[in-house]
Amino acid sequence: MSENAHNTLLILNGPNLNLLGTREPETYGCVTLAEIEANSAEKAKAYGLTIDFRQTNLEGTLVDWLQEAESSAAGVIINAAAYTHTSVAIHDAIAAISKPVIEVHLSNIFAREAYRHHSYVSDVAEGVICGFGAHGYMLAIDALASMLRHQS
Ligand code: CA2
Repeated sequence: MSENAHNTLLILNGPNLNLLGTREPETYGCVTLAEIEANSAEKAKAYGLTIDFRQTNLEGTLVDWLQEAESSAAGVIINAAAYTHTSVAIHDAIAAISKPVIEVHLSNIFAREAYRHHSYVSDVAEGVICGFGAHGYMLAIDALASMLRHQS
């Protein structure tokens, strides 16, 4: 495990989340991903944690990053975006790591189209937070920080 892994939270964001704050504000709010990153860093700092915040449009890159978490992070927060509803590869990557993973969605996926009601992430995550907009990332950091505190 790398030197700072014990206090690093890996925060992963999937396809199109780089567009946050520029389109579809009625569904995803006005906050940009850069603002979520800044707020996450501040929140984590209050717990003595640092964040490694990333976004990709590629499924395989999310799989690579999840595998990396085993040696580089204490826990993972993931908004896999549309891959949530399609990706067995992301499901398997989460199942293969020993670090706690929290699933986050900005929108309430259960109040939306039926094809968003199933998640390949949920059954391998420690918990799921959805429907609270960007604040969901803060709630996930609270939850992970609490889990890590009780773990040590
Ligand atoms: O609510 C969430 O966080 C989602 O993970 C967002 C995904 C969607 O496919 C999931 O069902 C729920 C979509 C992310 C796309 O983000 C955009 C942001 C602004 C404009 C267009 C897309």
